[in-house]
Amino acid sequence: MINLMLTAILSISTISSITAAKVSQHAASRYPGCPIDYISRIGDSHCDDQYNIRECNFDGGDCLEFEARYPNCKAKYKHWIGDTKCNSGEYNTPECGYDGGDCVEFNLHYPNCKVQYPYIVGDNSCFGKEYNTPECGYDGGDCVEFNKNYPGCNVERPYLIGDGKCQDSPEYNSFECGEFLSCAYCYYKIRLLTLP
Ligand SMILES: [Ca+2]
Ligand SMILES: [Ca+2]
Ligand SMILES: [Ca+2]
Repeated sequence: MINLMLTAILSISTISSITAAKVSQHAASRYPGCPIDYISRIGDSHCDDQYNIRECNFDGGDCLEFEARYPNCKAKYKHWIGDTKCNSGEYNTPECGYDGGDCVEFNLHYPNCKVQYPYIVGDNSCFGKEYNTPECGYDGGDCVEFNKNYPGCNVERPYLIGDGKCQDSPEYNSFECGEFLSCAYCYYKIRLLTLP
């Protein structure tokens, strides 16, 4: 039985390898001179800069479509546009179609939330500072529970609070962040070392 299963698995992997090899051969013959590393990226509707050359038919047409749709979009990594993750800055602009639509919902919910990585807002992991603000819906709701437990504690990495390790920073070792007593030794060490 095990032998049969192994044979079946080997056969499937052999077929997959042969299919992949055929696809690569096909791509190679279709785009001679194109340095193909990731064949699936050519013609996948996302403009990949490394294939945006004549030999690759401008990423199998992806980059021609991109240029036609967003002629004034100067974002660095074009394949980030329309990848479902909202990217900030030069991506979230009218010229780039608000990151190819990725940021439309984000902008609607959090028009005044200016963070570097909008796609971590609402990813179920609480990130502090400028993310944990009313403008950003307290990290899209991720920090609501944390704020209940530690009101007034707005550190950059809330997930370090209560992880059993003492952070060498008075900001974390504070009453507000609940680490003061458990980190008493650490706290005093910091204070003693920083005394004038
Ligand atoms: Ca592509
Ligand atoms: Ca994106
Ligand atoms: Ca988050």
